Amino acid sequence: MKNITVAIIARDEETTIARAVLGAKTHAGELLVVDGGSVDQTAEIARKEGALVLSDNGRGKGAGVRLAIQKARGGILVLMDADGSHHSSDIPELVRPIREGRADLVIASRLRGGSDEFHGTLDNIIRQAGGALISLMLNWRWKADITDCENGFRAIDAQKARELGLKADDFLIEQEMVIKALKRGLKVTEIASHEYSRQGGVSKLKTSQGWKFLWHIFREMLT
Ligand SMILES: Nc1nc2c(ncn2[C@@H]2O[C@H](COP(=O)(O)OP(=O)(O)OP(=O)(O)O)[C@@H](O)[C@H]2O)c(=O)[nH]1
Ligand SMILES: [Mg+2]
Repeated sequence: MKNITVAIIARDEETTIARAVLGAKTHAGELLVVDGGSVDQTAEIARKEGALVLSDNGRGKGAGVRLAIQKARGGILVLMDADGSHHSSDIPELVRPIREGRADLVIASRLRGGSDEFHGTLDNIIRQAGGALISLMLNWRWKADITDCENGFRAIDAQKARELGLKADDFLIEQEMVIKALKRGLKVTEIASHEYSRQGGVSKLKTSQGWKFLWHIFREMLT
């Protein structure tokens, strides 16, 4: 546990941040909340609950993840969302493959563990179809066995994460991390993890931006 930094990436999540921090606390030697310029009480609440709050440059989720990678002092970095979608009780399973030397990056897969958000609305169906296509391209091009490239809930060897030289400021960060890890020959694996629906606040990801993810992987496949 001492060697684990948990970083919760948050922008305007005042209704859920306290629970996220409290849940993560028992699993973390170091607990960071990376705040993306929240205009609500997210940062204050996180501080009150005992997290070390860092402010990113406000350019997006990717900027927050990159700051967490840069600042983490633990050998293993766990990244998770603040909206109640991810359950901290999965953290021990998530870090186990890295601890045992079987993986460098472990993704919490909603395809293996189920999701409360993968159905019911056009947005969800488009996201699921896009994710399936991206998995297909990824596994074909890099001979991997990945089902959920986009999930923000993941654990990574912190030093190896720093060596990836990630650049994305936005939601492309998760995909960029997986592709760069595969290109470098890092061991990428998954565990089953259930995604709960957002417990408050509003989504920051617009499904209309989905083409960016396909365009990014298409370009990466060629290089
Ligand atoms: N630091 C920082 N965090 C962000 C930013 N944008 C989103 N986040 C956080 O990143 C996490 C994922 O964003 P969400 O809006 O939940 O995206 P999503 O999970 O695809 O969308 P939903 O399924 O609707 O929840 C949440 O904890 C957000 O608060 C940002 O610009 N900066
Ligand atoms: Mg969410």
